[in-house]
Amino acid sequence: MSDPQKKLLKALIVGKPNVGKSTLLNSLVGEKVSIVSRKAQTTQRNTTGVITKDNSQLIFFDTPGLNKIEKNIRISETFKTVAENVDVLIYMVDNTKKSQSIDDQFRNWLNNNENKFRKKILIINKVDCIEKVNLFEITQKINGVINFDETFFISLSKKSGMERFLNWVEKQAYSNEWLFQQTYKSNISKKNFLSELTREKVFEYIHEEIPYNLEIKTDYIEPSSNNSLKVYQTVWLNKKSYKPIILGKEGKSIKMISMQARLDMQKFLKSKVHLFIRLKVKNQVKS
Ligand SMILES: Nc1nc2c(ncn2[C@@H]2O[C@H](COP(=O)(O)OP(=O)(O)OP(=O)(O)O)[C@@H](O)[C@H]2O)c(=O)[nH]1
Ligand SMILES: [Mg+2]
Repeated sequence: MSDPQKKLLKALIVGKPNVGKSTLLNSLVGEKVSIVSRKAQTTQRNTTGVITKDNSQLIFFDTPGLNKIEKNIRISETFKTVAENVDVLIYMVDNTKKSQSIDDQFRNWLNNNENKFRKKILIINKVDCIEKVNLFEITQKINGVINFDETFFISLSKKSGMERFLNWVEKQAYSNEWLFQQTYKSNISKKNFLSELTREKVFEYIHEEIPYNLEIKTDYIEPSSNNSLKVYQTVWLNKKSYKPIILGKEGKSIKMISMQARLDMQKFLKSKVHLFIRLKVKNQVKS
């Protein structure tokens, strides 16, 4: 039987690469569920974060950054399918001009899908990097292109502005059954998340385009002595020539990646972790 007390809200977080979408999701959920990096296009799959507080369940979808580049068309297709079924659209920008200019492609899509959302809001993030006097102008400019219902100013680094935003979100929740159990936090499986943690470190230590050209798989997790866990992962590379770069001089890079990923895994799994990473080349493409 449905519980009339229960409330629900589903919100989609979209915006250009690197504006802080995944950082927002992590901050809302209260723990890391989506990886974050200084580089654009870090998020490659939709991640769901769920907050259940009092009677309300708030569900947020983190999406890959909107990008015009052709190779990312598939990515924006992914978010369009998620968008079929949400209540609030959260459009996020940061201090960069690039993030604040709204692409025609996105505007057209929104025009055609206007009725799908009960509300659409603008979040200006990284206000720690924006002069206060410029905020009004940025808000005016963006709202001139898309008429958002609300605008919020936040800094996820300084943890400012979140209260007003959260209060607003909670008020939007409507009577409905919850979609997830009370303790559910994210749709990402343990294995996938461990792969994501390693990918985050690859983003941190390996430069250029390589992080976008590999796939990380957690092959298995095995209990070991003293309650520790052994995690086995394979990094699948598109090109053979990437191998020495990931390994680094005397294996320094892979050691760094492995050590940092292991520390994060320990926090996440709340257990000592032994991490084994092997590198494999996917297709023997000549390079
Ligand atoms: N100065 C500042 N940096 C921030 C803030 N919020 C996030 N960042 C940084 O911005 C960078 C990008 O953050 P992400 O959360 O990965 O951005 P994203 O929008 O998910 O990026 P993609 O997944 O690539 O689309 C990271 O280095 C964050 O630490 C903020 O309020 N202030
Ligand atoms: Mg992201």
